[in-house]
Amino acid sequence: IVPGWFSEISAMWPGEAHSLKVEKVLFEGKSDYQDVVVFESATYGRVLVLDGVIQLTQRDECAYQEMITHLPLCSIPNPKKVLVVGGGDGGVLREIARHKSVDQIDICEIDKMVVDVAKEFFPDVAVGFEDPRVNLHIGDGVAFLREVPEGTYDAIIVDSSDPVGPAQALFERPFYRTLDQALRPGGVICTQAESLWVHMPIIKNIVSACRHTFKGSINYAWTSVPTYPSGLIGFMLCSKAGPAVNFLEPCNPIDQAIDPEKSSRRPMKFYNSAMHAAAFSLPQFAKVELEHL
Ligand code: AAT
Repeated sequence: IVPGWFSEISAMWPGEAHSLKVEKVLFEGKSDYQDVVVFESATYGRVLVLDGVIQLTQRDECAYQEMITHLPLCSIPNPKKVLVVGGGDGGVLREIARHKSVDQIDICEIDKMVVDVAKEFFPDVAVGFEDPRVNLHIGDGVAFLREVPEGTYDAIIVDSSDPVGPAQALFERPFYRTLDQALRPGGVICTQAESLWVHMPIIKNIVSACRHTFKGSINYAWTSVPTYPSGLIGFMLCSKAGPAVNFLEPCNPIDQAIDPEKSSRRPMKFYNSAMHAAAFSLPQFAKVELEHL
């Protein structure tokens, strides 16, 4: 509407739109699945947009990628095999790689163009693909999960776009069932679970579907990401029946394990154990709405 500004307009957050000043459009493409845009913004660095929706910016991607990764991985002892669904930019891979116990990192991203664009325009994020433990599969996460042998993964991170277009099925019960089957007993999932301010009906569906599917712990967490709708985003954390998981008290902290001298990657910017515990505190309205589902 205003020349030189990008506004994130969507029926998923009617009546509001966050805007960023555009310095320069760097890439515009159309993949088999979605429109892909990269632009340089005035104040958030480079921005990746899929079908008109902001997926990440250089300035605040740390908050999302660190939280969606370390909330699950710091909640279980010794994670070894980890799967990422979506996340084709590589940021979640970068964060998983901080965990020394992990020996296998599989990723299933539907859109190869996201991977290619991330490697070209977001090297600090796509650096995640350089870890030798990573196996990249290009394909639909739903079909991929159907083929995973039972009990394969310690943790699955669903870094998915919003439930319109290719990601819709990633928010449905049949998909959650395949996630549960793919986990070893006591294994955990963490999924992108939208905003408490604008998506309460979607969140209620996610929570009730997960209560139905996962027989371990089920907790909703959230964090601040200024360029996501309403400035925050939530995560659904669930564990499979088996060894008990207490998401609220991380048993596998990595704060101390990070040695900036030894790592070629930058240190974490957002996550620490106090942020982990705080992420599960819910505002009263959300607590009430999510309690009896
Ligand atoms: N880490 C950046 C944040 C994202 S990226 C979401 C990714 O999920 C995209 O690369 C998209 O191509 C991929 N994706 C969508 N559907 C599927 C599918 N069915 N199988 C595999 N990958 C898929 C999320 C941003 C959240 C935005 C909040 N408004």
